[in-house]
Amino acid sequence: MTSSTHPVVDRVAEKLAAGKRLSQQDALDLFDPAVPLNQLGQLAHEQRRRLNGRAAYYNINVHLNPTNVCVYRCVFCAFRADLRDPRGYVMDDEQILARAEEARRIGATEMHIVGGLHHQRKYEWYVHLIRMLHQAHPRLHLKAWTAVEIHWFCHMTGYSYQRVLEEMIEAGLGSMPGGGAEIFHPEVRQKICEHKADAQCWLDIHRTAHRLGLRTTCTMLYGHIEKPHHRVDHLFRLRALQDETGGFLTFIPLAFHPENTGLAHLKKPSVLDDLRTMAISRLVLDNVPHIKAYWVMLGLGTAQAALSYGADDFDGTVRHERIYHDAGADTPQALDVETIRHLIREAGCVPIERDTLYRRVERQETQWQLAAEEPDSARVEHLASLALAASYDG
Ligand code: V47
Repeated sequence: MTSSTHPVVDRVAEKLAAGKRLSQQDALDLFDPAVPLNQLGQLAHEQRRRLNGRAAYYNINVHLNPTNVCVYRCVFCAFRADLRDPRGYVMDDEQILARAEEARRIGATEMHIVGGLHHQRKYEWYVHLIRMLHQAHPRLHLKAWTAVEIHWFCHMTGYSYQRVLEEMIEAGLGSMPGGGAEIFHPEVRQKICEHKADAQCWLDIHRTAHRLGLRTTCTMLYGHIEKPHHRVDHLFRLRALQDETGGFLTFIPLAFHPENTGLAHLKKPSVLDDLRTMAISRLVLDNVPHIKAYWVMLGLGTAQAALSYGADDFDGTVRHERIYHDAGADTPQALDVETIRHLIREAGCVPIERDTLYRRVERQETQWQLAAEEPDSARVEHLASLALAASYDG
């Protein structure tokens, strides 16, 4: 850095060069808009290059939200519905298996499953879904249930976190997504999702999952009523747990989308805020291997730029995403692999297909070209055989 850099950037750069970690005060200072974004971005990019080189990871995945009926009324959520709401739905086994069959057809390696907490569905239904999907498609990685859902299952049954997680693992659970973290700080949490699992529960469930050998991701929902110090508090709680367990694979900053929510009067965070938050996350979470630019919520251009502000993961092809699209995300419903690879290359990075656990997926090139198209029956068989042949080098 030259002497024209901002003093906070100089200070943080010196710390990083000396192998020291950022303090909460450093992170808070970096949220000051007076700290030039390009200088902050350069620090984050250096950190990203050190950890992940020029790689930008993506996967072929599908989403499944088995129900949107939910007992909670989180003010930021446009997805949830009441039982008698015409928007409310519950998928049956046939529909769910059809979704998994579609995943197989397109060569997906992951199904990301989250949904509402339906008070008329028993815990056994949630275990059944995992078992049924795993038995039908044992090679499809099931990344399922946020800590908030696990907490609800424990509430319904009286079981411990460990017991529920062990039963889910036995049924076929492969890992857990990082949703439900929102903002940990009680000043904010009580206002945006008063009744659901608090910070301690969320962290304890991930701690238990890590102890049982599950890898998980973690998130932060930003750009609503929280202040920079709440974001900093959130990031440092995640860093502390990661110091303890090392079980988080990826951090995903989630930009708030206000449309159709109880906070519809708010503006969504600016691109500058998105990039600043991404960069600070990369610098603070020095122990989390990957930072995801979730294109669905950031938009394609911002997600591309984020690859130079600390992010090294683009998420996936994503089909059937509802949580963001119900809240007004204007991004496409899905991206084909060729488009993702092009976007990553255009951002100056090297596209690498990964599975959920970041093992590299090697395919014959034609496989993802075919996966981009709506397959006819002959292609379906061809794709299925290629998917079986897909090998991991990790
Ligand atoms: O917990 C809900 C957020 C999360 C809105 O683990 C909203 O790889 C913005 O966690 N505007 C669920 N955000 C999604 C999630 C996720 C997404 C992608 C990848 C991974 C991963 C996890 O979505 C919720 C909440 O924080 N959310 N409503 C909204 N209106």
